[in-house]
Amino acid sequence: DERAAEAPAPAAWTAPVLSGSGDAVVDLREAIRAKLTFALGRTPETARPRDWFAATALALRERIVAAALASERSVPNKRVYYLSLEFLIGRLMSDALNNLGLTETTRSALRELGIDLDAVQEAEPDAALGNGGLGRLAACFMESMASIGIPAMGYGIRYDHGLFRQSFEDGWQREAPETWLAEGNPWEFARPEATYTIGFGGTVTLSSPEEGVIRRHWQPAETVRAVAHDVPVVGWRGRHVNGLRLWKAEAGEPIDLARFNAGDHVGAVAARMRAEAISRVLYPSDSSAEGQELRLRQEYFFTAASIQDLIARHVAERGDVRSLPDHAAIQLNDTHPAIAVPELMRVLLDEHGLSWEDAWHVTTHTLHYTNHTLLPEALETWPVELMERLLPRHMQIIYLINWMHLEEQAKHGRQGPADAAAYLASISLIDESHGRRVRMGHLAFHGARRVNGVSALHTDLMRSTVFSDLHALDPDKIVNKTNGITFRRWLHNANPGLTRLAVETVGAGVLDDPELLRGLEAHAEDPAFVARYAAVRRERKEALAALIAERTGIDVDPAALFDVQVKRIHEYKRQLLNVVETVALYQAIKAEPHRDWTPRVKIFAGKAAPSYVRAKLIIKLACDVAKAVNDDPEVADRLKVVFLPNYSVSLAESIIPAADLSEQISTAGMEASGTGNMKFALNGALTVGTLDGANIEIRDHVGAENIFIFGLEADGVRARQAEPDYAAEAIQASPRLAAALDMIASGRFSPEEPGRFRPLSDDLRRRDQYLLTADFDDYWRVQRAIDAAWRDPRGWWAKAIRNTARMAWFSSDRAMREYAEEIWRVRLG
Ligand code: B1H
Repeated sequence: DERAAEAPAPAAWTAPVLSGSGDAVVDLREAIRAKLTFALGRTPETARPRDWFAATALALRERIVAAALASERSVPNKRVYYLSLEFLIGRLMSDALNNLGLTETTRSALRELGIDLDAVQEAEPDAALGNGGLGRLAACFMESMASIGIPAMGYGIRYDHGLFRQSFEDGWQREAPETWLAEGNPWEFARPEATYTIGFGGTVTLSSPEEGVIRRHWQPAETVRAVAHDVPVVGWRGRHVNGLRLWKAEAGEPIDLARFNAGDHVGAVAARMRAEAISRVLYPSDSSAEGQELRLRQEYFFTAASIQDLIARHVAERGDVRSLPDHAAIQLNDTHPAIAVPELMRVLLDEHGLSWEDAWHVTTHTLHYTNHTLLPEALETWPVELMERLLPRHMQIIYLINWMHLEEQAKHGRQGPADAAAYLASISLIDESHGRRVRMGHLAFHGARRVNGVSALHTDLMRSTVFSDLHALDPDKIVNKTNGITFRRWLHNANPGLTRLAVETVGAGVLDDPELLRGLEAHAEDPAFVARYAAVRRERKEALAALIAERTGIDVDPAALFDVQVKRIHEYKRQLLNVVETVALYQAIKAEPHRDWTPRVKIFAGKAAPSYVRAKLIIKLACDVAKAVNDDPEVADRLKVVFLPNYSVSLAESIIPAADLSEQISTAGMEASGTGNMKFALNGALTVGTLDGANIEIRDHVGAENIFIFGLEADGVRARQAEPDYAAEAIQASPRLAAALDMIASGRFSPEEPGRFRPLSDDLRRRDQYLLTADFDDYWRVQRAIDAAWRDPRGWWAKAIRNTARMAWFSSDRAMREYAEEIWRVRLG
């Protein structure tokens, strides 16, 4: 290969930006030493890995600031503001090092201090400011925007406690508070000068008319201060740096002196506690709406602070708030910031004096909304009564927006022919059928210029189901933007061995242009290349086996097929299908112990929302099955089951490059996109999956012969759900499934509490909302086809290599370019 000859044989495959020379190593070494001594007050002798991490981060931060100030020198024509209640950014050091091209310089600098860079990186706590896919997507998008030069700022909350830490106590999930900020965050800059006052409650009064105009005045009963904390996001090769601005809640007054002096010492600090509670903790539910008052306070707090901040910047730069849509594009990450619609209207009307028409024009040309789920339990609605109490002015504005919206449909005679009242009820921003609630999805939809889904199937379902009537009013509004992942983290940083192999095979240009991965296809059956590709996987599997032994005490054989399902635990994601298949396989091995079964290790990880009882029971079942299977000498090494605790971004970085098989088995129509599916396929795991979310597009890209598809499709799911007793019939038709369910129900895995798993087996027999029973036999069939495929290593590796070679389109750089062109209309820097 010609390009292979040109490619460097790099120890560090990132391009040197600010590094390379011995001087750079000395400079950085001395900078780290100075930070350790003067910023942290530690000596090299007493410093713990955590201190070396902080010292290194502080030294790197200075270099990032230098790049940031360079990016900030000119005012961009248009900025993107990404509002998200979650940013699951994980560890930041490897992103920063690799994007700045400083990995090897830093490794050398630390080595000269007697310190190992890997140990320093391990000491960084994950910033777990998100639950799952939605939050991780926001993190990938931030990295890609900085890398491709979209001027952008992310806005979110600086939670003191991110997603809880998970441990297992006898197989039951236990939650402990997460404390990533306990020793400070060396990446962030506190910006007390960027502080805004946020109001809650109170009353709305009318001013006396001025020049014939009556103004509304909101007098909040309570105020909270939002204090900015900025985390720099450095892009590839350090060319651009964007900011992630996270708001911390502080009391308007630290202490109520009047009450204090009157002797009410506790009451005097109560307001402060109430204010600070807003940024205390991330709500731990994924794909379901919490509906609690504190959650609405979080949503309004960060949205209002962000809007004040971006308007202040706009007015400072451009003078007139009316030109906001020309210079700012606001993206609402799901409905969590949907209160931005009435908030932006309120600021424009009440504070800037715009007419309703002008304010509505600015609002609907600045806001854009991404929907991430159609599951009914995840669609946010807020009781009108709560809104009125907490945000009285916003509720007025929502009523007015809704009134005009419904009037317009009436005026244009666009009511559905059959039942006009039912039609208006379906497009109304207020749901009157469940005790008057504001539909945040409808509000965001109506206030946005563009609304997008996150995969082709999901976007089609948006058009045909939840938003069908609103879609008909404006058929160009909904667009698809299939999700993506940043290859810098999920290939280059997580899998340096595979990256090095790609660079040596197709050239270093692949680091800038993932389309060059295509060049690997030519080597899919080349024995020398296959051997190297397989060796990279083997090395990652050995590392994961060591980690599994360390964290669970279970020994697994790195030669076995590593079959991985890692993600939040949710019934629609169907971890239970995987566990039931595990039980059936266990029974099959026991029935024919002398057959040469394909050795498998089933690896699970993922957190359940603390209040999600059913999901926690599924974890317990997986752990109990694991115990029975792993302890059974008859099974030996042919089947092992592992549940790794405390799934996180950094654990994902260890697991994904070591996977042979990626489980993406949600009920068709329910997983909006999935993004883990992309990370696995890029790293060369083969997917076993349903035609759901982005799995469909992954199949289209990697080729149907390189992915294992099974199960009902979305329309088949709907048809089946309409049949009465579908579950009972499916179980009756499948002796294998019936036997596995009987074994679970019998108490075989829970002898100390035989009825423990009856709720699971009973539900499958009676209701089975997620069609596990309907898909079971086909899942079993495809798993045995996978066993057979694994026994043909040449065929398997060719498929794996073709997966890696054909995944370039799933880069979040591609996704961000599409948003930039088709939604934000912003130029790349
Ligand atoms: C996704 C959520 C979500 N969809 C509510 N919806 C939440 C909903 O705290 N809440 O109330 C939190 C999260 N998360 C995920 O988004 C989808 O399930 C995935 O399929 C998708 O890949 C991901 C990113 O688009």
